[in-house]
Amino acid sequence: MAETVKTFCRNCGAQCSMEVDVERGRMLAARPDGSKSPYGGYMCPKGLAAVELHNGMEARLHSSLKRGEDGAFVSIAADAALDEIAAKLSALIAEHGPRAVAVYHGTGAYRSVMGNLLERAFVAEIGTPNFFSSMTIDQSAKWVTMARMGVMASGRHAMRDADLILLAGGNPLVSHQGVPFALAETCAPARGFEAAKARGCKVIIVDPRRTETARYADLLIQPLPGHDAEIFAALAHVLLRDGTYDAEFAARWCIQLDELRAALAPFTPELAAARADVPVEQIELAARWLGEAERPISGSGTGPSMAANSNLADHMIELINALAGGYRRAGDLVRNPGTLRAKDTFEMAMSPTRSFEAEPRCVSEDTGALVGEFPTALLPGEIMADSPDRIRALICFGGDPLMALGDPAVAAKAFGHLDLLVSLDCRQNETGKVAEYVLATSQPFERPELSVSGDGMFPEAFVQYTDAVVAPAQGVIHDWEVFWGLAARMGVPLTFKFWNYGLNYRDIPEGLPLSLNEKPDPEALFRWLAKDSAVPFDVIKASPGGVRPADAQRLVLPAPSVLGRLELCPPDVAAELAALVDAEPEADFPFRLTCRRILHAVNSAYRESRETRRRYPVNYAYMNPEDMAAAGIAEDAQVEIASQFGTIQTLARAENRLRRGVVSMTHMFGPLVGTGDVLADGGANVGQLTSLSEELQPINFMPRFSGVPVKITAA
Ligand SMILES: Nc1nc2c(c(=O)[nH]1)N[C@H]1C(S)=C(S)[C@@H](COP(=O)(O)OP(=O)(O)OC[C@H]3O[C@@H](n4cnc5c(=O)[nH]c(N)nc54)[C@H](O)[C@@H]3O)O[C@H]1N2
Ligand SMILES: Nc1nc2c(c(=O)[nH]1)N[C@H]1C(S)=C(S)[C@@H](COP(=O)(O)OP(=O)(O)OC[C@H]3O[C@@H](n4cnc5c(=O)[nH]c(N)nc54)[C@H](O)[C@@H]3O)O[C@H]1N2
Ligand code: SF4
Ligand SMILES: [Mo]
Repeated sequence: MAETVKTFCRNCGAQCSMEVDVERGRMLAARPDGSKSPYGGYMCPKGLAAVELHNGMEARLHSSLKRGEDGAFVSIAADAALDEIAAKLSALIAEHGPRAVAVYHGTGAYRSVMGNLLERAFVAEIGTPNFFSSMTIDQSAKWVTMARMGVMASGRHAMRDADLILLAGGNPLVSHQGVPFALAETCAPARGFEAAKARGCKVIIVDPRRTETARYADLLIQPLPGHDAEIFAALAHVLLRDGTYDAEFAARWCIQLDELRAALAPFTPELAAARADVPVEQIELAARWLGEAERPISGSGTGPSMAANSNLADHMIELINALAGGYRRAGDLVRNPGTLRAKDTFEMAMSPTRSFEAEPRCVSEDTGALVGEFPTALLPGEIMADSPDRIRALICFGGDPLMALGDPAVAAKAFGHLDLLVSLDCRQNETGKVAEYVLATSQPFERPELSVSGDGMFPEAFVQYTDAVVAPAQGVIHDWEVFWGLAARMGVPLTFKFWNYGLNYRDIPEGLPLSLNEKPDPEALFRWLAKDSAVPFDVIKASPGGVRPADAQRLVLPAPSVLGRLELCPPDVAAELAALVDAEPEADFPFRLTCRRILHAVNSAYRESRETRRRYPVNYAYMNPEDMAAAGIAEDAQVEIASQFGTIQTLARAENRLRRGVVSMTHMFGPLVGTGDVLADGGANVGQLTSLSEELQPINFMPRFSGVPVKITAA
């Protein structure tokens, strides 16, 4: 007899509540569960395929692997692998100090709260500053803005309260990426936009592609990629020119308005329109709507954060919130103050930290940390550096950094230079293929979980706990057991803490010291995380569909005293604006390659599922049909795409959603370096077109992953 259990999906950040039918330890079917979720019942195709994915559609690893003398992998028991890895780490630390060890935290690492927290505890206790993640080769422009502009602690208006949404380069209908950076509800995103439109909220989308999300746009601006800095600078220019900005907010919470006015003077709508190749009227109209709106919000997805001038673009996008009234003020509603850790929200600015100017510093470049992490694009340099503090051992937790970094020649050479490379993953990916050890991990439905990561991000207060739906497959280890197991063997005492972004793990005063002899009981740790919860753990546990606490809403409180200020135009931002005025067009390459995501995979994960393979035998190069005709490229024809840095081959597809001059491709397809046989390769790694040494951003060293200048020819 099949039994039905409630749980939530962990295939992406949306954490959709679901029901799963289970029979004799095997998952049979999954359905959305809207009984308590603040989004209602919802699942995307990856949720619907959760059963197929879990049951091995994707060649999951059933045993940990060790590279033998001859270079081939042999099976090894996880405990034996941990013994060897711990001994090597201890020896490296004894000889070279803790900086010899680095951790890379990939997208798969976000699937487990305990894995996350024990990883953070492990890194903090061994005392290495070498923490890297996919975030710094993704949207760390947002972290740069926080470090240079500061942060409005009250946060942006919630989507449920906004009357104007201005979203650049994000496609939440596909990516389910919403708060805190992009503007959407992560789960059931279409429903969120429909409700907003029904309330009369206007939507402006800035994207070279008429995205699925653009269905809701009242105004769609389709620029050439890489010109968001000019577009958003021009929007700010008009707000200042017409006096339609929120002068009262600026006077109370911002400084450098005069510097900003001077720096933005050249950024007329005409300049932005010419650079981005859009009608000037669209910029004037968007600026007028911003000036008229009561509660507008401005934000972006990966597009502007991966293209040229990404840090400046992001500063301009956030600037719109400061000028146009994008932040909550005292008395505004806080729909979700958090449940596990409910907190008050204040109308208060926090001054910029400029953390990248402080210790600790990288050894390969003169830069420091952002939100406690070093720039991932510097990982190869930190490994190759001629320094006693260079990285010698790298643990990759739920990620495929070789693919994610791009520039495989540089990245692969550096990874080959490591004394120890460990991959912690439920699959064998490109990084795993060159690792010394691959630890085969459990998958989400094999673990209990608590909705810690959604806690303050759900649109209304909500909390959900799930037991493991099925027992872990034979031969796998939980992510958290790896970090605990290494610490136990290395004699590193771990303290379990309620860590969150922005906190320094070591500085969190309160924690639960863990025994190094007795493996922690997951439920006890979840119980500890929920000890200050508005809903007691026992109640959460007894409510498998989740709990919506009553009367959770609060109001934004006035500042305890007037504290920090937002710096609208610090000298480095002013200098970047000045340099942009004089920038020369990049004429040699007729096309710009942009980033995009597909609904059926999350980066490399779920790429091998039946549905993904059927729809995407390769990652197509999508092009405007007129561009294809002009270049003599037929549908499904093989094309060669060449940048300044490399060449790939794939198949072309017409997509009339794209403006001319743009070719759009998904990353994380194909092998690290293509063989030339596109179909056998299953696509091409667009990272071959990017560089880890040229055109990097200052501060976060973000490579250019979107708006990459390319030539396209029929192969
Ligand atoms: N050219 C180019 N490069 C890019 C991008 C781009 O658009 N263009 N995008 C960038 C972005 S936004 C990102 S986030 C990075 C992605 O970079 P990564 O995060 O490094 O890559 P993923 O493919 O997401 O790797 C996730 C891994 O986690 C594993 N996994 C899934 N579940 C679990 C689990 O429960 N436990 C463990 N241990 N592992 C698990 C999966 O099998 C997979 O191997 O790439 C970046 N690189
Ligand atoms: N289904 C699915 N969900 C995912 C992922 C996935 O791979 N699949 N990946 C996850 C990850 S790691 C991330 S980081 C998020 C990303 O979430 P999103 O940022 O929403 O992802 P994309 O769909 O790539 O949207 C990027 C958009 O930017 C546009 N764009 C490209 N260049 C520019 C530019 O220069 N300017 C402007 N204005 N727009 C530009 C592209 O056309 C595209 O529509 O999604 C997450 N969720
Ligand atoms: S959006 Fe899809 S993949 Fe993400 S949590 Fe929901 S069902 Fe799972
Ligand atoms: Mo990402």
